[in-house]
Amino acid sequence: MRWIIGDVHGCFLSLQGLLNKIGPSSEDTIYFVGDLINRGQRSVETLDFIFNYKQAKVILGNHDIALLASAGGVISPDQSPCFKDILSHAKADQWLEWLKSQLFLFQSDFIMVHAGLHPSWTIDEHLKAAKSLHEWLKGLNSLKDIEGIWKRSQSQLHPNNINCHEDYLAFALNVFTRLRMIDRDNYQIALDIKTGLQDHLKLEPWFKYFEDKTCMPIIFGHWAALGGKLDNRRIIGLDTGCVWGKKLTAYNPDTYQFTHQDCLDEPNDWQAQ
Ligand SMILES: [Mn+2]
Repeated sequence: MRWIIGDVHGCFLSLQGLLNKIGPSSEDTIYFVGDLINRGQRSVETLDFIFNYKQAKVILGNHDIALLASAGGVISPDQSPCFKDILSHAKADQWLEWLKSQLFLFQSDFIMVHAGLHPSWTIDEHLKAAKSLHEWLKGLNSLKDIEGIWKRSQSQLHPNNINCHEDYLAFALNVFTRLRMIDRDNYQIALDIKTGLQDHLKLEPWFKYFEDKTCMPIIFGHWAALGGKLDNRRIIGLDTGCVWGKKLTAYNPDTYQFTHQDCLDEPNDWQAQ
């Protein structure tokens, strides 16, 4: 059997509760849709558990990348207490090396990404971009070298602006780890919109462009303000806001069943970001 688990964000107790409900055997595979850490109170335990969990397959979310950027000195570890805890741990180097070799997109009979897909790219173009991004990250000699693509990504919001390989990687980083809303007139990514689907005038959720485009289910996390997207077998959003005190969700792509665990960790009361 296979299950895909939404954004854990350091909610280790909730993850254990969810796994107990699922009761996977040692033959089963547990996929994680990214954002394993940060915001929640038990990021160290969560990261070490998934690192050691032989059945786990992981793709990277924006918070996982932020940890790598923090380790490389690109952003301050002061941005999150959990980064300090992880980076000062004796196993930090093992965890970081493992994280930087994980994928940005997983495909079998479904596609799994942390944030989304972009309407200007075909599915094949996404596979190619995710592979390039993975090879770039895995191939870095030093995490300091994340800086170029990290900084470039702040302004790389439209595929028409891609003029070099670094632009391409920066845009792909936004698509796979940060995307939510897109300008319906020019398909520019609106990175600053993090709320739900209320009318943002010219914006549409990225998945609107894929509802009729794919015969393969697309599974994502990242968008807690949506409260998950559990009403559609083709486009499935699994971030049901556990770290905000709501629930952690697993989806079984073989039986189409959802399993939920109410938050068992101390919810985060920081302002939503
Ligand atoms: Mn995210």
